[in-house]
Amino acid sequence: MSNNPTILCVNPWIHDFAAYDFWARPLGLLEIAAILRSCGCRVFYIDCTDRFHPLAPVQRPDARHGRGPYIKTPIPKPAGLEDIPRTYSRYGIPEQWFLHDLLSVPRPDVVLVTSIMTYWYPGVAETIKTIKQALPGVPVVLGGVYASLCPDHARMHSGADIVAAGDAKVNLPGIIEQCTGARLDPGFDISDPDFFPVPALDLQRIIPFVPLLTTRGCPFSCTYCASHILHPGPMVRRSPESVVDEIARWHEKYKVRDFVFYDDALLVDAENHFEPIARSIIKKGWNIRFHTPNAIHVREVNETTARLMRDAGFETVRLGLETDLFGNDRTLDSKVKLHEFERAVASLKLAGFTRKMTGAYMLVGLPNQELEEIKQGFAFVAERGITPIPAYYTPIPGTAMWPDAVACSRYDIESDPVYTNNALLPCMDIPFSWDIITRIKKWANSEED
Ligand code: B12
Repeated sequence: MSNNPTILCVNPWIHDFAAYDFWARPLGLLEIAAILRSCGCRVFYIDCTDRFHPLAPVQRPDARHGRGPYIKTPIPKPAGLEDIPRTYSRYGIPEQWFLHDLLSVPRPDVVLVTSIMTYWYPGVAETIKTIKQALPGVPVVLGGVYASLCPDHARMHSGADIVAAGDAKVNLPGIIEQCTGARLDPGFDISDPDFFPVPALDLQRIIPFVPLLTTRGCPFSCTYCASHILHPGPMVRRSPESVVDEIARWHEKYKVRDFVFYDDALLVDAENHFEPIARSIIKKGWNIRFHTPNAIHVREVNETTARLMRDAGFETVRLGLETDLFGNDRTLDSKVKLHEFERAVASLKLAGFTRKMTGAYMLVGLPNQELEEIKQGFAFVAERGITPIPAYYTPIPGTAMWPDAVACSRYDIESDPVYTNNALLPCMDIPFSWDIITRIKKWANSEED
């Protein structure tokens, strides 16, 4: 086996009741692709969710600042969900296009597949089955969020030859050697994010936006969130210079205008991280837009950070409020206080952010949550002049809320991750109905779903 193996990276199909490309890209996989490329591997990439496939209906990359609808094909619903009155679909390119693309690249020595939502695993399994059909004998390795949160399930049900849980930087060299015999020699410290090559976004046909990750991990351990499981240990930050260099590269060379922060804790310790990044961006005078669909911490938004965000070109700001219950028993997150939320909203308004630009995610479908509580929470946010955005709760194994979710759920969520799909509102005591969804959307009166 040569020391320059051929590696195919695949972003799998999504199987779901609903999916929309809200600035979603497989950043982990594209990071791995960049590392492998810098080690001399021949790297190819197929994105099963590619909205810009040559055979796909034409979409303007800059429409909706980089977001857009996936191509979709209705498929049968998973066992146990036949009674849900919604269409279940495979989101992404039709199977024939994928098969054609698999046979168009040079035969790889190994295929690396990523995974995002745990309950999207049927799409991962179908992707791997198709790869195996087109490329018999080629080992398939699965990593990513589903593989990390449900490794045993993935070993039994994904069809992958190897399931690699956790951070690829730790296990990638061993896996590549095991599958291809090649020894990776990156020539840089693989554990230092300042020395990584930038994620290989250029492997895409079109770069409608750039996802940015300036930190890894999160200092908080919110009861519903898996961040501390996916990134255990202290939060790691990149240097402000490396972040600004990355933005410069994509904007100046590839003319990208939309940049999307994937960080869990972008504004934490802002003085030493976000503020210098924002000041450098402002100095550059670029005509670019920033978005934070993964939410920023309410407590970290003050007059300084809000002003810097506005001056740097932030257009879509999402706050992680979760609920409007501010009592001492608030266990959901970092115990946001009412006055902190009010300060955040006032600072954003003062900086010039409009209602449309500013949204607060409100969790919907928590164990034991009453519909009335949801309605009141939305009204509370709307009264303060920003947009409430429903964030439908998905139970995640290993989180503090998981036991409550298991106890409350209408489904046996321990038996199959497909039942944790947030579209089912699996922890509400009333069965799924369009009436409930319509009411929730009406209360929120938001443009996003
Ligand atoms: C950015 C992000 C988003 C982005 C989109 C990301 C995407 N690609 O689709 C946005 C903001 C749009 C988003 C939306 C949502 N998200 Co989100 N998101 C994240 C977040 C914060 C980071 C993911 C990421 O890119 N990380 C950075 C990269 C570098 O890491 P990575 O992909 O994990 O890759 C590393 C390893 O996994 C591994 N690896 C990856 N692939 C491979 C492949 C191989 C072969 C190997 C060996 C290794 C490997 O190596 C990489 C480098 O270390 C995670 C939480 C977290 N901290 O991870 C939640 C998370 C994935 N999201 C989550 C949720 C619930 C949602 C929403 C449903 C929220 C809601 N309720 O509305 C929506 C729905 C998304 C949709 N498209 O329908 C949950 C998933 C829950 C679940 N059941 O799986 C998470 C875990 C957060 C949480 N609540 O705990 N999300």
